[in-house]
Amino acid sequence: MILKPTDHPYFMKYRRTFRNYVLLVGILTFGCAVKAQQPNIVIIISDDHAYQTIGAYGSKWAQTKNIDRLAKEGAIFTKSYVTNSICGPSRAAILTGKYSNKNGFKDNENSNFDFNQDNFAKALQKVGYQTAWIGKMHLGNNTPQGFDYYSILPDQGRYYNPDFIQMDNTRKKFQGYVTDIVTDEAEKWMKKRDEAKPFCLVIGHKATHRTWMPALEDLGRYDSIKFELPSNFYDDYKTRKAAAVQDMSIARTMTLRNDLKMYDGQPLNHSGDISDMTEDQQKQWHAYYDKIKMQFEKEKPVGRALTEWKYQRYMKDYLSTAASLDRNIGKTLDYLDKSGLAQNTIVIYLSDQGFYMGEHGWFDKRWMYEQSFRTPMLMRYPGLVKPGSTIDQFLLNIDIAPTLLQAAGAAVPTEMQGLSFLPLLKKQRYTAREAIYYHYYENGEHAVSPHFGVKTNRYKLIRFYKRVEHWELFDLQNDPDELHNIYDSKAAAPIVKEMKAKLNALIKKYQDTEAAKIFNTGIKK
Ligand code: SGN
Ligand code: CA
Repeated sequence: MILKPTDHPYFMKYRRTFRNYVLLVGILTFGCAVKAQQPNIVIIISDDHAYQTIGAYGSKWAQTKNIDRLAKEGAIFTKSYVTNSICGPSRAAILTGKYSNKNGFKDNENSNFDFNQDNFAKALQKVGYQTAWIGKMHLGNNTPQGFDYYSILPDQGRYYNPDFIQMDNTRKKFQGYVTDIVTDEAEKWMKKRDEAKPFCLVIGHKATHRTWMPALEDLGRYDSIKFELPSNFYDDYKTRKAAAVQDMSIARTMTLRNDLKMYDGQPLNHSGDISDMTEDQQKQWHAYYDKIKMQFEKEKPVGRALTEWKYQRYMKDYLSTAASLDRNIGKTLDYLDKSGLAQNTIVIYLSDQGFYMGEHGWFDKRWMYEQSFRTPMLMRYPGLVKPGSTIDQFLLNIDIAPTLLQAAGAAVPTEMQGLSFLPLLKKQRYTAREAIYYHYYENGEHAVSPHFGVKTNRYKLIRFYKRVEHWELFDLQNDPDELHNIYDSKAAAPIVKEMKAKLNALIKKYQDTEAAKIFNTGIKK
């Protein structure tokens, strides 16, 4: 008999120990590999940032090299939509992965977000993530849950020298411009975080919310440009009852004094108030705007010339405010690069909803019409998303939560209604939506009638209620500007029927009982 060295009694004695040791090393290595696969997550949410004003989305004028960089290094989503186009409700949908009827935060006016329900941050914490939200949150007054750290703007927050609500409920005042401060605070948190754990950080920017106050260094950045009017700028709302009664037009609603900074000593609305600027900031501010006011007084535009003058100023202020947003997104991306985090960090950039840049003669959002329904969204995910990809399937903001949870290896709470698009990114089996559902509830400022509806690639069906009882149908192929409501045309009858069936199915799917009631009641003529 030939004895192998491993048959030596000494080896035999320790064989079990040795085997266990190998097993243990294996488990540890595998465990670490799994951990290493848990990506960090940075979600940058801006406010009211229109896709029409982003280079990667085709803007001729906007300089957004850092957002464009996300498109180059990752993916641009061309059909990303929101479930309810307004600030708080959109953030609530992103957090919970649920429609407003399920997460309870239907409008900005009466809601306090119920943090006792599941949200993606809580689910990430359960699989070892540390989480933070810095900047604008706008979800009411309840204490945030799911975040190990937060420092958030009260309500809308201020552009200059803003207060932040701290975790002990005190307010801390910061000197400077809000977009810079939010970015710096986010970077500080990333630096002091526990490096042994993966992290999820939400960076909530106030920009580009009304009243579009640029950083001092960006004043005048777009002054040499004369912006073209959108093709439906002079919309007459002829076939659209709800659109006819809104209060969000550049011509009538946008004010020279408050929105466009043509100060006349009269009191300003809270969001246009500049009294929280330092004396020096005010000096630089006035040096710029007073010159424009003088020019305005010389020109004295009236009628359409006045509306167009306002449009030009609106575009300039808005894009200049967005300049700081873009620069600060660049700062965050640079930090991820420099710190070596970029390779294992998902970065998502999106706005809480889209915005009107003169389309239909408007500013603001809320409608199921394209510019506010659709929102810009880009994502960098090294190793998974091929640089320069275009994702053109329908996606909703409620899809973000389940997608991130899947990427992190966390359980997706069963009540989440969104559809993870991780398989789509991984080029695995994924059934894209053929139709998307929308429901807007608020019935106050800007006089937009509550409505719900369904959109397919070709058609959009909308039911307005409360303020205006009305149905609308658009053929988006022949009428991309959404000017001609063809709901009552005989030829459209089969399409109305088909779209109503789709709408009804989605109302049922998302269990929107309020919409179901209205859908089934019909309109008295
Ligand atoms: C403010 C603005 C509105 C805006 C809402 C909601 N008015 O009330 O124009 O629609 O916020 O915005 S202002 O005179 O105060 O600027 S949201 O983004 O928070 O939903
Ligand atoms: Ca908003």
